[in-house]
Amino acid sequence: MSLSELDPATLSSRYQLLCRASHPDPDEHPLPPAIKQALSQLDDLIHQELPELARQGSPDHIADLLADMSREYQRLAAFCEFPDLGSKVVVGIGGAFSTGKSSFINTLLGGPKRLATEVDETTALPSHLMWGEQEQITALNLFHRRVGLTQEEFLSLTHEEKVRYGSQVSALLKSAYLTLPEFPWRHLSLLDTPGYSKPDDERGHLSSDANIARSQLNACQYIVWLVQADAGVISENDLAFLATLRRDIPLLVVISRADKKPEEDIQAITRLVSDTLAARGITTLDVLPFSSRKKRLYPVEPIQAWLEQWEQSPQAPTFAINFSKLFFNYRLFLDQWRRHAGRRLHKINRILALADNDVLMKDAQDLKSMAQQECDQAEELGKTLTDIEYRLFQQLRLVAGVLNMPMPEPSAMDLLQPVIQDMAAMLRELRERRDLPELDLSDVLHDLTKAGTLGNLDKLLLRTQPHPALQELTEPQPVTRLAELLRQPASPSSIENLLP
Ligand SMILES: Nc1nc2c(ncn2[C@@H]2O[C@H](COP(=O)(O)OP(=O)(O)O)[C@@H](O)[C@H]2O)c(=O)[nH]1
Ligand SMILES: [Mg+2]
Repeated sequence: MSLSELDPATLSSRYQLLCRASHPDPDEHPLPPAIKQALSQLDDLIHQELPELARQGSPDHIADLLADMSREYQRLAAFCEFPDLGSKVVVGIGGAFSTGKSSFINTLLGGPKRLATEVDETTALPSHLMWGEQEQITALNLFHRRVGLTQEEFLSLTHEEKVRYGSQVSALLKSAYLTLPEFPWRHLSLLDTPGYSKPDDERGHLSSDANIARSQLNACQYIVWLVQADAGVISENDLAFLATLRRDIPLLVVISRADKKPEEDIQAITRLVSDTLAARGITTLDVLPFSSRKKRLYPVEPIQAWLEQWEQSPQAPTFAINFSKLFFNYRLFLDQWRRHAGRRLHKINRILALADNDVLMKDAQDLKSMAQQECDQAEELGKTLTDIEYRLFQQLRLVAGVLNMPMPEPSAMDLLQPVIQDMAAMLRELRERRDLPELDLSDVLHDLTKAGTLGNLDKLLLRTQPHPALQELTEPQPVTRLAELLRQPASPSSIENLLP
């Protein structure tokens, strides 16, 4: 259909929607000044001060770290716009494109169709659905302005919008919030996420959609992951993606579009998916078949029962925990750097003590001052990081206070998780200290746990093909124990147990 074929009323209403959606001015419902100020300070800390610190010394995955910080900030900013969300348990619905996520939510809610479902994959809007006295749909545009939408307008924001109206309003919007009087759970909010990749994409890498989906799902308190029954298996992409999600978020897996396969196959598929996930070290609450077409054969009730259970266990938002983890990750690098320089200094001092001629002394002195400089720099950066973290948490607590939302800060146990990545270094250090040259797993470990390459850690955790070096080892005992340990938060003492 061309634009000239649209009747004037349709054309006019679409044009008006486009005008509303592209409005760049600040919202007419401004945030409380205290929140605005706190957000602006957080913005400065995350987008100015941290990158400035990173320029002086940073781990090699700093780009990811800063991007995660920024996403967490964006999430908090969106949260402040809809503080209702602060007290909800957010259940993220994830899965590849067209696995039936939106259809699944429509079925869960019963009643009229709330979310658009499509044959073609679409760059859908992340949409939060929750209970509210009034039926209301609000989207946030790229300029943080609220845009009210009618149900009809919201449902029109699909792949087909461009064909039908020539417009792409959804490209101007960041997220949508639906409040519904008939929403069955007062304490829950469902988040319909855009797919992270095509189910049959075998290129083996995850797109930028994957990063968006990951940060959205990692911010949820529960995850329902849809695997479409069509292929009969769970894809490598799904497994790789699931392995990068936070492991402390309970995960329920749904075999969707179950009507696409004969009934007798579904049982086998469910079992196979369940076994595959277990073999890759991904823990699930359950794996349940579902179809939005054959509801009697694959009822939604067992899934609803889980939601009922989650409804009873309200949880607090995770901003403080997530920020803490990111800071901890950075600090780990600085500590490692300082320790490394410190060890070098120690060795140089030993050389200096034994040096018996001036030339050697001079060289060693030069090396010593370089190592000392590095030590000082790492220490200085550590202090700046602590200061930034302190000020960031001040603002976070302020926001939590104004919005009256709980924001628990993480326990030491939560924070120990990233230590896993540091295992090779810890093992080597322990071995050096104990003078144990014979246990030489550390090179394998180093290879497997190189900073930033989480994929290797997944190999170690047996989520993907095992590392060849691990297969070649004649003595599998330490490796098995190591893998076991890695499933739990590692600590220096638990790693010490590995040594003979
Ligand atoms: N046969 C069958 N098709 C389904 C089912 N659920 C969704 N679909 C279809 O799968 C396509 C994608 O569904 P949608 O809910 O938009 O998936 P999403 O991209 O994951 O949100 C649409 O064509 C739906 O009609 C189901 O249970 N059975
Ligand atoms: Mg969808």
